Amino acid sequence: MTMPKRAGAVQASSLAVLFMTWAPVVSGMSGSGWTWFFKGSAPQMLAEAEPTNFLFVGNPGTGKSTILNGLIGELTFQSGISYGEGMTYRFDQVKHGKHTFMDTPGLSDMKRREAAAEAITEALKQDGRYKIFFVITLQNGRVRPEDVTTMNLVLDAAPITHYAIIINQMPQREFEELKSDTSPASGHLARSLLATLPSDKAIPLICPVARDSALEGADNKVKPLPEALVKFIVQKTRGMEIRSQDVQQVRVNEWDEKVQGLEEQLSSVQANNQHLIRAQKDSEETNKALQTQLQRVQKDSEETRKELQAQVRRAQQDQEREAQGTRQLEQVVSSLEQQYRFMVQQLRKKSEESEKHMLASVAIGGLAALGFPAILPFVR
Ligand SMILES: Nc1nc2c(ncn2[C@@H]2O[C@H](COP(=O)(O)OP(=O)(O)OP(=O)(O)O)[C@@H](O)[C@H]2O)c(=O)[nH]1
Ligand SMILES: [Mg+2]
Repeated sequence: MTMPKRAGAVQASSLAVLFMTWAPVVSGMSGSGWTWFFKGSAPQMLAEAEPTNFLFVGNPGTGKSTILNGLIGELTFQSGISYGEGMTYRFDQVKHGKHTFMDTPGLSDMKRREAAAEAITEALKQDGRYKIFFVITLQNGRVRPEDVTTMNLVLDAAPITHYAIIINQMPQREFEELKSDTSPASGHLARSLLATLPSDKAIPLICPVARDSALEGADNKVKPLPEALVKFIVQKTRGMEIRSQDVQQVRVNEWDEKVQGLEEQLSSVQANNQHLIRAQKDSEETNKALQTQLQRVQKDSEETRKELQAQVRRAQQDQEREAQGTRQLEQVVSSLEQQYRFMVQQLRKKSEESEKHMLASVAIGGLAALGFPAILPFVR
């Protein structure tokens, strides 16, 4: 298998030239002059990053070489299907501009395990600033014991404080579920990884990547990476210095036992997860029932409140009507009183007048009796 360009050979093609084969041509004026990169492209992000050793580790077929080729933008590492053993079988590094890109073979390849361990050890001993990526794939949504075994063995061999995990080639449905931080799938995955990875390192950043049908079964296919993956690799993942004298041999002599131990751990996490999922479901159902009850109580109390308000309104209206009745009654009484007073006055007047008449008649009668008929015409 011949590799096109190897370690130390600075490529004649600069990142600017790479860009031309790699992405739609967009050039423009920047502060410093014409630029070949467009914002968000891999070459532009790489150009802005500190010199770094980008080291990719993972089991055969997970897609390490394909990711590296996509990041660099040209066929640099052999990739493809290789039956029974890994396609990449030795430590492979290529210097591009200021960065070094490192490809390694997977430890789960039984025939070449010792050689693969040597290759990864050698990759870790290159000195300098590293960003370390473990590329894994899931099996029916679950972490594979071989993948966590590889991660544990490599993390044990060097003072790696920060690292990242790329979950590659995910079926679309699993990918969609994993994108949400709150989905049961992402919770389950995080618990599986946290339970089986060393606890003395920084919690790794994880990037799920969807399966790409254009890469299915392809050999040496170069395809630009999704922008989110480039950002994850170049910008988001933290780098760290590793000195060769601090690196120990990656130990694979107890591979099978380690895989078995981690498989058991993963199974127990899986069982706990199922309990958790059931408990979560139960509590969701209880919550829902409580919510329904609460809604019913709220509805009932709302109806009672409305009924009470209607009663108060009715009582107020009755009171109002009563008050109006009283006012009308008072008016009637007062007008009757006026009439009564008027009638009394009239009667009094009349009785006074009739009294006067009577007195006059009596007087006239008297006078007449006394023989004064002459004045009669005047008093009548
Ligand atoms: N469908 C699909 N296939 C992929 C994807 N990534 C890689 N492949 C295919 O998987 C096969 C293996 O990819 P490689 O990049 O060679 O994997 P590797 O991790 O370098 O494997 P080794 O070198 O054997 O350790 C190739 O045929 C790729 O085309 C992906 O996202 N989707
Ligand atoms: Mg490879």
